[in-house]
Amino acid sequence: MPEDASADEGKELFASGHRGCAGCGEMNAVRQVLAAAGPNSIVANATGCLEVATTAWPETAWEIPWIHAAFENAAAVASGIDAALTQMKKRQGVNVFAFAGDGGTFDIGFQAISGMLERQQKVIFVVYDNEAYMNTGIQRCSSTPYGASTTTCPSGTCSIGETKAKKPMAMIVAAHGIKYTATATIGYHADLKRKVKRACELEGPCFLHVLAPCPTGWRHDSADTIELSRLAVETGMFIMWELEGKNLKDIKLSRKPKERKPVVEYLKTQGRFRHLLKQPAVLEQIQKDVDEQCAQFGF
Ligand SMILES: Cc1ncc(C[n+]2csc(CCOP(=O)(O)OP(=O)(O)O)c2C)c(N)n1
Ligand SMILES: [Mg+2]
Repeated sequence: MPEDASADEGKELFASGHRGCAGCGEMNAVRQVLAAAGPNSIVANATGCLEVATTAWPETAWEIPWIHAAFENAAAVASGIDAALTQMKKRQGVNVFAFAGDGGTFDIGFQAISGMLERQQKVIFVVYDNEAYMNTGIQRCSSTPYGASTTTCPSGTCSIGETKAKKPMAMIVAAHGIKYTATATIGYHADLKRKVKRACELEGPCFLHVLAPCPTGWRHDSADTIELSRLAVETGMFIMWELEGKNLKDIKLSRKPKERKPVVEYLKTQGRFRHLLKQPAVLEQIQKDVDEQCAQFGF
């Protein structure tokens, strides 16, 4: 790593030519996060699409130190890096990241994350959330939203698709009383980058939840990835907020839509929700749930 990070300012840290799908939201998320964090960064990456698409031997898209982690333990590997650098007195000025998909965060990585947060380690955990296990074939997980069709909860005559609500992961993380918790989407670049920079400044665990649409799993046009991540916010399906410290009363809304659009505007753009357009009662339920969620944030 360079001694003087400013010498590398503006350098692309996530190379093109990787094998991400056209319009992949998580590739975009990673590029933005690294651009904001700069070259003095180390990434421990849980397996998933990101790893598979960026590290096919003998090539790599990573222009910074990067290490493979198993599906469940990105937070534990990053914890080890934090401890080792501290022990070697080389911790100063280095951003230690754990990157994982929603499966590697909300589900199987949950225990390792909770331990890392509880130990108050100086790790920035970034989850790029595409709302299913995409790498292994679009299986549902606990971040899959109500009503979405996946290969393990397909919609059909007897099923509306996913029947459970999305796990409130960022809220659960915030309840650990860590330095910084924030939610963001790739559609609002400046907001995401500001949040990454804030996390890099703080001395302690930070968590960034980044919504990252997946054209393959969500079945939307690959040109619409950015637009969709904004529509998620404009409809209230995804709320952008941040919290410094442990008092939930200090949560700040990052973006309040001027006029909230109906959720159907968002749902109708994606094949995974299209079956719902013929099910007004389910649409009504989703709108009601979103209204309640937004009311908690005062809009
Ligand atoms: C213990 C274990 N179980 C299952 C797998 C298979 N596996 C690899 S990646 C993956 C899904 C990843 O989903 P997510 O974390 O959401 O990342 P995405 O691919 O969607 O970016 C699964 C099930 C594994 N590698 N290890
Ligand atoms: Mg995923």
